[in-house]
Amino acid sequence: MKYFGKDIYSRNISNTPRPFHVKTMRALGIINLTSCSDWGIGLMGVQRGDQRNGGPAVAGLGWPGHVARFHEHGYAVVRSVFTPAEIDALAVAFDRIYARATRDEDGAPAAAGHLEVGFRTVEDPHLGRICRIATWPAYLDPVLDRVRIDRRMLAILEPLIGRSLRQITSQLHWKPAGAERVEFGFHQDIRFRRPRGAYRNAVRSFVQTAIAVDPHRAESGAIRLYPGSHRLGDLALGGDGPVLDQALTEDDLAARGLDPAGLVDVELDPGDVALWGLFTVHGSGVNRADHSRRVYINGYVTAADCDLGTWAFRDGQPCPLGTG
Ligand SMILES: O=C(O)CCC(=O)C(=O)O
Repeated sequence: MKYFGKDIYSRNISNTPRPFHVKTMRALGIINLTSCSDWGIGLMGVQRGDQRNGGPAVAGLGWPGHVARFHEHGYAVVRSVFTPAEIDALAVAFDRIYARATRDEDGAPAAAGHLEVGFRTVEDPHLGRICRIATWPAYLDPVLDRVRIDRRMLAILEPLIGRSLRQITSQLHWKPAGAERVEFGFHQDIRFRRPRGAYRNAVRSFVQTAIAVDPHRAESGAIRLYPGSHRLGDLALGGDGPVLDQALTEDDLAARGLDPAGLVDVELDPGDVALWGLFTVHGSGVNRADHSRRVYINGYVTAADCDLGTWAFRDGQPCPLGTG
């Protein structure tokens, strides 16, 4: 295992943003500005009608269906936020980062912490070296940077946590087909928010988002989530160890008095966005599908409720990385 000695998400210590240098990204050989052409800034409609979990598709972003679902269930899904062409570009960006993270003897970052680029690679018994997580990849790739401050993300977030938002997490997650070690034990994301006191309104001010790049199904290791658990407070699931080294075990829920029958698989198509709160119980299992399962995770907090992270949107305006 490389780079993340501890539970990676608990390394929320330093609040020093790194400068965002396009020149540096070019020098690293992982910038491809042509692939930005699929990214337009601006609101786009949502096309599909869909009754899968998370509720029906919204008729246009900003329509508040996801808000009611988020408050009631502790999570929601907004369908078809990103177009197929945009997801294709995102997938290529994932591939660029993956190649860098798994390259032999490459100068991958030797440490990763809050607001730092880092790669979590592991030796998989079937596939050899795989990368499970890359943190803050937006520093390395303009496509990924554009997505985290896309105005459609703001349209989803604003009715929940406002239009002045700081970003606390940013990660690519991979579950390559055939990999054995890709589970996340059940947990609540509040465990990663340190120091706890820095989150002044943890229940209502934070939204974690996941953009699906591949079909995200129970078979491919979808996020499994416990609706309603956002009202239960801190259940201390997962103990002290890293949750990404833990198996997804329903016994963990039963031990906290939660009936595993209440679990849902958050099934997503590429371009859908799932969101959940800091206390919503979730995890995910192995990928049994014949394709990779990738998600782009970004977590945002109301700026008035937390001074950590980096600006994402200031009074509704997207902020480049490194603006404090
Ligand atoms: O990628 C996954 O399935 C795990 C996501 C998750 O549990 C998290 O980001 O907290």
